[in-house]
Amino acid sequence: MSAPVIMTVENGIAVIEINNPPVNALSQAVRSGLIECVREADADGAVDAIVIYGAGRTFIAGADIKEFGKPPQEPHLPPLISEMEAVSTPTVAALHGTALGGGLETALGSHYRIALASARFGLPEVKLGLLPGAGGTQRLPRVIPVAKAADMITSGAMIGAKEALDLGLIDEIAEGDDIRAAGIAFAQDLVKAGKGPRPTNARPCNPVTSDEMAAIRAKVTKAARGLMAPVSCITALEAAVSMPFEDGLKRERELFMELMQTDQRSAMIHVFFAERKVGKIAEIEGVAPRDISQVGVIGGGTMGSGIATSALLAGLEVILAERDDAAAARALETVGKNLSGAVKRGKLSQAKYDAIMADQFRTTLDYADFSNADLVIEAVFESMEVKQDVFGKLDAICKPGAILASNTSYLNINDIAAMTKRPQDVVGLHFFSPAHVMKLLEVVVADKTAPDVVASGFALGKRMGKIAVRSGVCDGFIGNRIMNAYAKAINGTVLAGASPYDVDRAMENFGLAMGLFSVADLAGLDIGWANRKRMAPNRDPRERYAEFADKICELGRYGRKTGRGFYVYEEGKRGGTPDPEVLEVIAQERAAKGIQPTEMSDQDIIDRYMAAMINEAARIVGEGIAQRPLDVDITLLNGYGFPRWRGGPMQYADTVGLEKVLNDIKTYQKEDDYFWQPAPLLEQLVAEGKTFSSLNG
Ligand code: 3H9
Repeated sequence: MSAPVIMTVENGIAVIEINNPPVNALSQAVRSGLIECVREADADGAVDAIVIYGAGRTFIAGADIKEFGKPPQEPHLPPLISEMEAVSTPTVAALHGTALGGGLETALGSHYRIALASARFGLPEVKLGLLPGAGGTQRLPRVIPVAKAADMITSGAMIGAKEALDLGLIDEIAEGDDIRAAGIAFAQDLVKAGKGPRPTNARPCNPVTSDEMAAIRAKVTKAARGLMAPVSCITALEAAVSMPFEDGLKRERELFMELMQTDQRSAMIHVFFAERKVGKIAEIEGVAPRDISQVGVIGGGTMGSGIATSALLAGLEVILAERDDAAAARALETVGKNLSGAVKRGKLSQAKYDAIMADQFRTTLDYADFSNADLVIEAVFESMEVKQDVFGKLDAICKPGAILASNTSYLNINDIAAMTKRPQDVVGLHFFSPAHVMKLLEVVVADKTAPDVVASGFALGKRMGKIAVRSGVCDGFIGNRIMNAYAKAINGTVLAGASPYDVDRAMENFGLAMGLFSVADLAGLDIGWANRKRMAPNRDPRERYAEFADKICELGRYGRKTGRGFYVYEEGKRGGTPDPEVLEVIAQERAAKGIQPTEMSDQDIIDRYMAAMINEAARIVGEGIAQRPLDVDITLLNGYGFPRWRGGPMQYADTVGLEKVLNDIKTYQKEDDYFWQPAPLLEQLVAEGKTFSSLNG
């Protein structure tokens, strides 16, 4: 293996190349190679300037995240950057690709910065539950305005080269695309102009008033909702503003080390790697996806229109089938509205919008128009008969090799595939509403689905900017099956004593954007009601079925759309207000069932919610519906609002300990022996002293 850092000296310019694919992360070998080269160059009387750049597609994308959680190895990055900054030879960071985290900090420790026009810059540590720990919080506000530094550090968002130049983060945008040559030319100009080192730490912090700083802290704290890293970022910035550089650096280090020890950091790094692993499944390794350029969508309701929007935004040609002209016109309007939303948010240009509506999208009333489609996704009414009828028709019309997909949320894809003579081409593509916004896509693999159809599902997800997760066939697949389980547990919790409002508060404090009952009101209570009715014939008589949700629907309370659900919604008001009528319905059911309500703390509620989620997830992994615990985590994080900083239910279970979860389940089992049956996999892992993460491979 060649050295990850090499130096050449050309006409008085020492050129240090970082070569640690794929993203030039600052591994121990890179750190030691870098500092050795800088020392050697600085000691060399023939070197007038130093250029640091990255080989391959990017400058340094940050510290090596794989090293986190392991014993730290010297040389550490913060003193390395300080030493670089102190050299007497002017140093130029030549940037391309993404200069992120420790990479941008290395650039800030260099004396000058030049970048390609396509380069992007950011301090994304906050997304890993950390703060920039190699001087980023101290140097950045010395270079760009404090408010902008706060924004970059607490959001982790990247900025482009033009903005970086305007802010003063870089000195020049290089012409062309040869960053090495541009760095050398810039360094030669510096030498010619007699410019020496320009250490960032010698500059004062940019001015900011205490009122401005207080406002920044208040805003960040409010948005953080339990997340520690953004608040610590502000504490570090306050140190930059109020302390001498060296003291600020020390404070930053303390805060960084504190965050390193947190479960939040472990959870967010777990998510980083899980998101990259979720698409790596043996079944599709080396399997080429089928070509998809024309997509048929059946059904132009919220779901179908959302799917069509997503496909259009991904550059695909879309034909959407509806039943009659009026429905087709409505679908056209909905897709148009979705796309204008993208224009308003700056995600799509007006010209592109016009081009999509003119050339890429049309509606039809005739499935015969799908004869040339590479993929058809049906998003019709959730009924097996209706879907089987649709697939029978598609089988007769679509060209050989076309992929036939169902967006069903619950129904058995094997039974749908059986209506065709090409079950190998049939797959579930389960989008989440609104489909052009939500990131999750469950790729539901039926018994006979061909590997290249699975690969195509993943490729489509990527093209649409979604995160695809593989699921086997079962009622509800990974996500909705788990949701049904925890919804039942929550209903049991309400009967046992908590109110829906207690539940929502506990869930929101736990980190969800909305509690279960607020979400149900938003989605429409009639949807869950219809599903419960569908399932009623299969219901085991031993199930302790909570009736209050059905009773509330019977009162015509379907949630927000009817102005009443679990909450009452008033015109012009954003949220809902609790309603005594709902509490009365619940009280009556408790009385009828002879249940004496008990006090429930927020923690009691969350313990039950999580135990149900983890138990069902363990069954799902045990049955092979999800191949790995990480698939469950990614599903719940991207489709069900589970807080990212908790890493997903399986990571959460590992954090609190599987034994505690199992003990909780056994305690609740005394109350309801039917629902609270421990999953065999959970019992097995506890017996073996193992964690879910041990199954992630
Ligand atoms: C930090 O810097 C702390 C300091 O402040 C203080 C220290 C004291 N390390 O995403 P991709 C791998 S914290 C190790 O698919 P893309 C990744 O796992 C760090 N590995 O590509 C994947 O591996 P595999 C702050 C890393 O083109 C492969 O590279 N920096 C790292 O879609 C390709 O990644 C960040 O948080 C890393 N830092 O996106 C930046 N980064 O092929 C994190 C990536 O085995 N990285 N890998 O699956 C990113 O945001 C994206 O990877 C990037 C490229 C935008 C760079």
